[in-house]
Amino acid sequence: MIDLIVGLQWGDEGKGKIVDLVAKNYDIVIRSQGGHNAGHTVVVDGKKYALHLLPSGVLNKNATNVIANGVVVYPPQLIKEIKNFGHDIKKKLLISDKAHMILDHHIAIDQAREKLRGKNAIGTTGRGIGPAYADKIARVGVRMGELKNIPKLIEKLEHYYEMNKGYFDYLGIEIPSREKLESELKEWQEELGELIVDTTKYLWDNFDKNMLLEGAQATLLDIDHGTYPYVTSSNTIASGALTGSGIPPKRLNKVIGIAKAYTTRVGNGPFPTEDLSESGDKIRKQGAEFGTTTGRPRRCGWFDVVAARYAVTLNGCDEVAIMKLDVLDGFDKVKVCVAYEKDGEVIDYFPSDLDGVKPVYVELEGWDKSAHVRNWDDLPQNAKKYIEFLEEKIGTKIKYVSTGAERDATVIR
Ligand code: 2SA
Ligand code: MG
Repeated sequence: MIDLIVGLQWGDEGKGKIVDLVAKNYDIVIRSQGGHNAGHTVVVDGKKYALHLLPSGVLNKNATNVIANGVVVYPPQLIKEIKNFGHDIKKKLLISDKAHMILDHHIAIDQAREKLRGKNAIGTTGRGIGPAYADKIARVGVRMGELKNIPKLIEKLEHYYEMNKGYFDYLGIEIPSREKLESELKEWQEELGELIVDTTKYLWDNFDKNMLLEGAQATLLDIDHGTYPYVTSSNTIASGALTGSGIPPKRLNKVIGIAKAYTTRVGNGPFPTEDLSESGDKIRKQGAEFGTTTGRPRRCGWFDVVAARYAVTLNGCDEVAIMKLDVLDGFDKVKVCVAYEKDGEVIDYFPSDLDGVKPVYVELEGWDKSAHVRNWDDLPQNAKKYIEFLEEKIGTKIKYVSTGAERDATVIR
């Protein structure tokens, strides 16, 4: 049985908490796209860890963690996370030989290009994600499996640096010396070499086990279906998890979509329900909305039914989890965007270009306190009405409602 967890908004929906809640049900947890631009904090045995590249299966001592072919791996980051977590985690970790590597120059290019874009910057995490995926698609990338033959890899990279010399000079990026390259690659092979395998085959050989595909970033950041160019450089939706792991579509059992009870976004780009008034500030404060990877304050606003319906359809969600309902505690009224106004017309679908889109809101009655509630019947009447309203509008069962950070602050319906 293979299930998938995917973010329905612009990221940071709280996928980590749901993964933590269900991780014990799975033997294998798989990351299939993105890189160390992802991030969530988890608590294991009372100790806090920030995970960026390691799959959340590390929370479950019995689960095997797979970094599959669709991920872009920055080896120093992975080595650091393994060290933080303890070397034992290596016994339960596999890395695809087909996963592409992020090298230092990808990070330098990402940051230099963002600077050059000035006010049109995408607001990337500066982790080299875009340039690494660009090289993969241009067929000039390097894969984890290539660490097995370092002399050949160095030759390839030197050719790459030669070809890109003009571009590197323009961006003010230094080409690493052969010595530096060699010592780095050797270290990576020493630390990670034994973990690098054909994970596609491993997954196929284990189809009798329970697997969880863990999405990173989220639907509206998808390179094809998101708010391009203000997106990440991978396919973040359910179908991307399949190409990113080699799992055939018909093997997928259940797709669980995760959304916050409101909306946030880090980085630039359109955000129809962004609230720049005190209400937005209140959501940011009550929800502690700051990025795990970069610490950036997140932009905050109201739940967007149009975007959520688009997302559940793209992903084929079977069920949805609504996170952080308690953050809306204490508002007199809560707003929900039920349609958009674009070029003088009211539309009920998510258009390819959000330019000039304005939200059409309905206001629902607020509630005092949903924090830490565990049973549906114990939720305030208006909070129940809010969830039922969202459920009807997005047309998908809301199975989980989260009312706090703790594992048991969750209503399961
Ligand atoms: P990139 O670095 O090329 O992937 O950035 C492109 C856009 O994708 C957004 N993006 C994210 N948005 C939310 N959360 C992300 N991960 C971290 C987290 C973010 C953080 O989980 O907290 O800590 O700042 C993530 N990763 C990429 C990014 O903001 C750009 O809009
Ligand atoms: Mg996050």
